[in-house]
Amino acid sequence: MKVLLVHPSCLLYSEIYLRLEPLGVERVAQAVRAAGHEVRLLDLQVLRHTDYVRMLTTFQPEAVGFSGNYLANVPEIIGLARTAKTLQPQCYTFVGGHSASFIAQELLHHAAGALDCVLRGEGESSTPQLLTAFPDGAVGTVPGAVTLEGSGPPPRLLDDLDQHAPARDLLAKRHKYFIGALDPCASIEMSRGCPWDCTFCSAWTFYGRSYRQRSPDAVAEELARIQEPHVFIVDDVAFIHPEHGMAIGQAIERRGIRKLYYLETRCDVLLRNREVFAYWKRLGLLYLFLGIEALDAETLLLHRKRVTLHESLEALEVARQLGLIVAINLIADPDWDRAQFRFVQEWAASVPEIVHLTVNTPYPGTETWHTEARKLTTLDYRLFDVQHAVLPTRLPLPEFYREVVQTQAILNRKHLGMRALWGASRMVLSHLAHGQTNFLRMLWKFPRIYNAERQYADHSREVTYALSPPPVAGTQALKTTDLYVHRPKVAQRRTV
Ligand code: B12
Ligand code: SF4
Repeated sequence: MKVLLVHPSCLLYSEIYLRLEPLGVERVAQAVRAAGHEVRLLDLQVLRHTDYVRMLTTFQPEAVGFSGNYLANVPEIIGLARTAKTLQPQCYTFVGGHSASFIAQELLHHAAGALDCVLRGEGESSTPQLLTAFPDGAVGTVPGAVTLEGSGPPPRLLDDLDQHAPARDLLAKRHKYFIGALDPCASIEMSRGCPWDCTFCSAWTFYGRSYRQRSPDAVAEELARIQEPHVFIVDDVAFIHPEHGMAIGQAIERRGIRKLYYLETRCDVLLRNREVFAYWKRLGLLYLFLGIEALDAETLLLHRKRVTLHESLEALEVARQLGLIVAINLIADPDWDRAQFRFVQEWAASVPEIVHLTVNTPYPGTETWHTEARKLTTLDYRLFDVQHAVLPTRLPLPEFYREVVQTQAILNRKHLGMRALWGASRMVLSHLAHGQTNFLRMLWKFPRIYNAERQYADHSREVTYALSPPPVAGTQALKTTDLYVHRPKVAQRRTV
């Protein structure tokens, strides 16, 4: 069967800092190809909708699948599915991925027939099953399948993460993927899931709070086949188990692989396993992303981060001693007043790290979606990108955005623009010598893309598809396990 898989466009503000290969849909593509289908893969982060239309008419796929990891991409995905049904009326359309899994029925209702199925959970084994089942009208037997008619059995976790190496060869324009100065940059997965349970995050609810690891040799083998000199590690929390991190490192060293790496982890994991990070520094680890999230104990408790501010500051010190470049995330709450913005600006200016602000956003699949007592001020999917305020702001909305943009601009002054160009001049020259311009372009994009008026104006766009509001806070006795997409064999139970 001819199958087209599609990743939607970049979200507006993320393209300033990065554009990364869509690893999840590449793995699904490989599984579909291994099942004997002819597969094409389009990434609209680097291609245009006109390329998609051309592919529909020339390739004439019998099935089109969309990657729905991000809630803000929902309207775009529905539009793409409608186009597929118009140009290829017989084709079967489906969507999978993180966000789609949490809002399956709602998505099908919005699409009103343009989407035939939502495939919840991990897509590697269920997608080939769906492609076999739909021509026989047997979609109801596929784990994770949801249609307007009903649902199949619950989605199942993969037995072996080492199967289905990403189909990197199917992507055009790989030189377009980068993160900061790591240009060009590939991605890799070493483990999947997260054992923590932060209230604002849906990474753990998707995988039922499970955590699985790939074999060190399989990771190193895959890495050896990657052409790019830089690699982004997509794990939610890298090196939770020190022996796993060490074993992967040794497998890399044995093969003589030399690359530069960017990874995300937690401050307590860095403190506990600093020898692993020190070893990886020698192997080429350059950037660490740490979600500190808040600078006060009360908010950290609300986020259930389970790391104190003292530990976070200690972790920053360890990272500095190791010579790692650290990017920190802080969550800006719509309730912040001017004084709170000033406090964050001063703190961020006082540390050498790159500080990044995201706006507190309850998402379907998170605990805060059910417990956040403030009423959402918008149900426009496109604004759920952690850059817009979807909860009531204490400051007038235009002023809130001015504060966010001004804070981010102050924080970026250290890392973007002329000064950054000067600091990174050797790297930039080397990128240019290799024809890589993503990083250089990024240095100048900030004022054009990050703009308070533009963010405010985004709220007045016409809304075609409105998100269903969350249940009224406190009216539902909810178990954490009710939030899970995948239910692990031994579920951990706790009442929200
Ligand atoms: C790596 C990552 C990124 C990369 C994305 C690279 C890319 N182009 O895909 C970067 C750093 C760019 C990124 C950015 C953002 N991210 Co992000 N990201 C992740 C992370 C940590 C891992 C995703 C990943 O690659 N996993 C490994 C691959 C193998 O799995 P996967 O992509 O989930 O794919 C599997 C399934 O989802 C499914 N699947 C996927 N596609 C398809 C398609 C079909 C047809 C089918 C059937 C199945 C299927 O099958 C795949 C294989 O099992 C997740 C958290 C998580 N653990 O999922 C957050 C996560 C997805 N991100 C999140 C957010 C909020 C963002 C940002 C908006 C904000 C931010 N964090 O800065 C931006 C915006 C991105 C954009 N579109 O522009 C949220 C999503 C919230 C939501 N409901 O929308 C998550 C869940 C994190 C969280 N804390 O809750 N992110
Ligand atoms: S924020 Fe990080 S540590 Fe917390 S649950 Fe999500 S992935 Fe895990």
